[in-house]
Amino acid sequence: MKSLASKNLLLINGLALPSKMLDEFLSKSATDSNIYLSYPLGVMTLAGWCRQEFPNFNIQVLDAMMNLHKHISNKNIRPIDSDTFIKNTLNQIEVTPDFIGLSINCSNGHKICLDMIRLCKEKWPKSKIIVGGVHVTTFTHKIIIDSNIDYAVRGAGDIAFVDLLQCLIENKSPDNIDGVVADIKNISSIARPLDDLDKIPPLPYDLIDMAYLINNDSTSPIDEDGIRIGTIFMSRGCPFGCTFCSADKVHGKKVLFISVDKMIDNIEHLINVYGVNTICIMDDLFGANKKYFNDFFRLIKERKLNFRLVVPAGLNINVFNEDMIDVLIEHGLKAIYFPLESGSKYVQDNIIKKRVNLDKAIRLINHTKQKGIFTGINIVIGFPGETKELVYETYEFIKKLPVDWIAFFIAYPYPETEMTNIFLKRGDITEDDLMETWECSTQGFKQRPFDTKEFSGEELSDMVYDFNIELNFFSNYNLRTKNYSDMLIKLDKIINRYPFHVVALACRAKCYYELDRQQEAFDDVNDMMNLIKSNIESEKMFRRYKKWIVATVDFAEDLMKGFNFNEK
Ligand code: B12
Ligand code: SF4
Repeated sequence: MKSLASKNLLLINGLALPSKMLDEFLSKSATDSNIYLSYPLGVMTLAGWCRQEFPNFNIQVLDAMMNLHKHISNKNIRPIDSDTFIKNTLNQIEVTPDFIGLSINCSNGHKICLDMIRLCKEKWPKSKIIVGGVHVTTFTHKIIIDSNIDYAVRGAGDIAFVDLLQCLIENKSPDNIDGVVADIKNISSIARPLDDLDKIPPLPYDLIDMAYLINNDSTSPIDEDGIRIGTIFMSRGCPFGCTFCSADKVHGKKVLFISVDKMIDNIEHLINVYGVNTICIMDDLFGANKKYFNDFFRLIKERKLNFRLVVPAGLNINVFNEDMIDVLIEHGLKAIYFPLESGSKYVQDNIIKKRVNLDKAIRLINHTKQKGIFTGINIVIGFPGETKELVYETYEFIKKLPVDWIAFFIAYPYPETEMTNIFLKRGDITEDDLMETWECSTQGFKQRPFDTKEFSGEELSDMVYDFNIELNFFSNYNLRTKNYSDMLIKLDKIINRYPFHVVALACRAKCYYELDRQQEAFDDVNDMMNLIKSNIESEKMFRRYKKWIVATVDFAEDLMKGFNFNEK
């Protein structure tokens, strides 16, 4: 315990999306109906520490992402602007905080989080504002210059945050605390990773709206009925140092674990108190230690704990093997993504340095698919040094794989990664471009707003989008091998999330037709034609992929004949 002082502490999980995207959600003009919602583990961990060290603190946790999720899920709500939304969010807090700790993990939230901080300072001018998280750690020099911020914490916040608060309570200078940055002068100070994860106090689930979170956590890669998610991490750190990733910047390269017993107690608590039936694992490198992995699942069996598993970050091909995958399947894992990133050996070894063994990748993917598990891979394209020829090596490699889905991403410049530093050094981007990129879109396949010597931003996004449409839809492995029911799993999710998606509708109509569900097939074709006439996104998509769409719904030739599509 540090201090018995009575203070009000407000911990905020900052908005993690571009402000443009937030505006689209709030004005109801967004084409994507989904925002990520997951447990705010960073601020919950800090709340746990503060509850332990400052027993008389009044601690409140405000999850701005959850608030946004609630807001846009309410169909009756009127369009509002982002400042009003943030003010409404802050108005939920009735006491004046002495300290505000705001987490900025995702660089896409850079601008909107600074807006949140400005509005916090306006509302509570005397509160000390402290920021932390991955983005703060890797982009400190542009954050600490914001006059509304009192302190930035770089690296793990566990000890540094508590020590900082203690200094502030005692009116002492926090200058000597590793990781605490008060101004541009001591910018390289960083808190070391926490070495004993068993010291982390229990997460204070009572401080967040668990009822909402459990039902709306959106990290499951496929829709499953009755899913109630409890999210955990059992280790921190990753030794791989892939050139595009910043996961090791806060918790380091050494993987450290919470003891198996403690983990199992945590899971039991989530099941018994909150009725969780699915455990979502958020480790940087799940499966890093085989002994830990086996002990963990053996103990789960011994304690007769029943739950399904979700691993959104996927299974690292270098660390997993068939036996480990079988253990996960036995424990209810229904979907597996492999973060393959590239199908080119050259890119693996020399550009991204992830060094995935491609033969092993083929083996594991075949293994999972044969077990009837939804099997996906992540692919990233557009690294500096990755030429068109190298991209096509990946294309040739992945098009043969027996996968249900390929999640495509454009190489995205997050701060302080080796890849971003190459973009900056080559002059492809400036630091200002970086901030513009984060404002433009999250990592995905929207246009990258800068050109490189390999590709223009537009060329890259067109190419990746075409790969996506070809390999995930028209020549999807399940469609090619007549696994229509398997294909429906992902199509339903896509249509739900992107209602304008006429390519998905055409493919779903085809699946229904082949499965002898004629009425649903023709309903989808009708919906598709109506959308093409009434929705600009649908019309654009139809123009671009018309030949493929028409060929896919050839069973509805008569219906389509009467379709009066306005060729401009
Ligand atoms: C879990 C996770 C997710 C989850 C949940 C996100 C969430 N709601 O928090 C999901 C799956 C939804 C997700 C999605 C995405 N994620 Co993510 N995610 C992670 C992951 C693996 C772990 C984060 C975590 O919870 N760790 C456990 C907690 C306890 O640790 P922590 O958050 O680091 O908190 C500690 C410190 O940072 C610090 N701290 C944190 N907040 C604060 C606040 C204060 C005041 C202080 C003092 C200290 C402090 O103290 C804490 C205790 O030590 C990280 C990798 C990583 N190692 O950080 C990537 C990471 C944060 N994600 C990343 C990215 C890119 C994304 C996506 C954009 C991916 C995509 N293509 O869509 C989306 C964005 C979604 C969104 N809008 O938030 C990047 C961010 C890079 C960047 N600079 O922006 C990371 C770093 C991974 C990477 N590849 O580099 N993600
Ligand atoms: S991409 Fe995965 S394996 Fe590579 S450094 Fe990041 S967390 Fe580790």
